[in-house]
Amino acid sequence: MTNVTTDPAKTTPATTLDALVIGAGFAGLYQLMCLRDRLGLSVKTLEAGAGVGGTWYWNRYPGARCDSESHAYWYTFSPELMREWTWSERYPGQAEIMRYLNFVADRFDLKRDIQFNTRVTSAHYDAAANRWNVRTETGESFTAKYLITAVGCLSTANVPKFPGLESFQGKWYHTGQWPHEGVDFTDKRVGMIGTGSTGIQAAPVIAAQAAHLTVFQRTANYSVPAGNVPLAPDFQQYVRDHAAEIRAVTRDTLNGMAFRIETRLAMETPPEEREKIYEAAWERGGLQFRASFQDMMASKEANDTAADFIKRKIRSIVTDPKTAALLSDIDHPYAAKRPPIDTHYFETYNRPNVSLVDVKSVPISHISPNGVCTGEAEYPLDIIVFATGFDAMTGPMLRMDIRGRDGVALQDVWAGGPRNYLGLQIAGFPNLFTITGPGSPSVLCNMPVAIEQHADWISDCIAHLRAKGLERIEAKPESVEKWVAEVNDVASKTLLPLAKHSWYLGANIPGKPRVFMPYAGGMVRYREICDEVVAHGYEGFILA
Ligand code: N01
Repeated sequence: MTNVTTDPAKTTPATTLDALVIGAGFAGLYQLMCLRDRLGLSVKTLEAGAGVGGTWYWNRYPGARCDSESHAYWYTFSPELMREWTWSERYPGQAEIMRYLNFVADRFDLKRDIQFNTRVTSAHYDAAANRWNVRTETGESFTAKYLITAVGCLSTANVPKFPGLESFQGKWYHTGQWPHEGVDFTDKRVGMIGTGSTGIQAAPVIAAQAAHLTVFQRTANYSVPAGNVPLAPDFQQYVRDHAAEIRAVTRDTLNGMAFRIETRLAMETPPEEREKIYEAAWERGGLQFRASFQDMMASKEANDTAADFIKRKIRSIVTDPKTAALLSDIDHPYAAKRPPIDTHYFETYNRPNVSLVDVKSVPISHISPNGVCTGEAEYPLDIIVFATGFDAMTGPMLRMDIRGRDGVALQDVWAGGPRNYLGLQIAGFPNLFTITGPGSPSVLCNMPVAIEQHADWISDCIAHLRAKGLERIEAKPESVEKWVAEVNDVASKTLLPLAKHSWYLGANIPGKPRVFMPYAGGMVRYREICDEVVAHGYEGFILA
């Protein structure tokens, strides 16, 4: 159906919808299904990529693999769907996740309502019509009563503005915008900047192919072996048989994972026993390492015992003492930055074709036509890989021109950091919902668990509005004030803000406000709060 948008500045006929979803990753797919198939709304999803997948569509770098175990990294809204899909490895790789998301999209016939290759550039709220007018890069217009951003938290690539990059004679790539045809590293001198979760996954795979890999490390990082393995048929059968129980656990744990945090305390465990516990956790592998003790993320002293264990492991693996010292010279508590897990990352530095350059003491000054330059040396390269992360959480929202009531720009409202209520709604932006944005557990939670909760909450909210004949929902300014204070308060009770250079704080982007962005109170508490808000008649929102 088309009619003319009510914004006089725009003359193109706009597609009129009940709801518009931006993004076709895990979040957008499920939100589309909820609104279209459960509520019967007219819905369209706009997606910048040429296919579904979101973060998995873009992040095709070597070694890209999910850090959540596969039996917890999927949709759980449909028992049938859980029976129909079988993961092949302990951690699903990028290609397998893409197969899964395509399977889901086809299974629920979602693609017919997704418009691919369509990047949203602006979304303006028209108060008189109570509609969101949305424009795309190609000049198309859409108008919808409800707008849901499912744009992900880590989808705005950060390529540091090194002088001279444009003069580089070789090729360069950001891991979050990886070419679909792949990159051939054979016989190439490769430089990789960045040692976050991505760089730690990519380095061993690149090193196995390249003539030489030079890793440029600014901040040394912890990592624990992932312990990835192909899944045995009996485990696959176990997952099918126990899918409902696994789902229940993921909904009952702090981080939405399928494992529970131990109740024992590191500081009350004798050192020899503690060592054995860490050793067993290291052998088992994965993010579960941080579940070894209850106090690991609350007490610096307790955290130090884990940090010390991992640093000793690094020094025992890496044979060159200078490299080992650089890799283990870590300046933040364990897991205060998102903890990576790896497949032979530290072992990679024992290869003769791998070297580590410390760009903390001597930073990268520029890129020359030949390669990467620090104040001390030029490193000649054929390929530069930027594993330099993202303008996280707020970046994907702020790169669109989003304007609420009276033309107020989100860029202005969030100039000092993200401000919203429950991570779901922004005061002055009626009927705009954000999935897993700042102010929600999002990146501190196993993503599908956080996504299903948000999309369900949003769908129930819209159903409620329709049932009551209401037109609008909007966060009250005072609820936003309180929620921002709550997000800060719960973060300050953990060790998370002690990592001063973390993207959780926006510290990786020059000039970005330093605000702890995700809600650190845990998914269980967050779900309770959202449910209580509903039980009290959408307390903190204005319904009109
Ligand atoms: O990005 P990051 P990432 N000069 O920001 C360095 C998720 N993820 O893509 O720490 C030199 O963590 C920067 O150094 P520093 C996961 O949530 C999930 O690795 O800022 N170096 C750092 O070493 C993760 O946390 C999975 O000092 C510069 C690196 O680049 C998030 O994505 C897999 C620099 C960036 O690390 C982001 O991870 C992978 C500069 N100017 C990622 N600028 C799975 O679960 C930046 N760096 C699958």
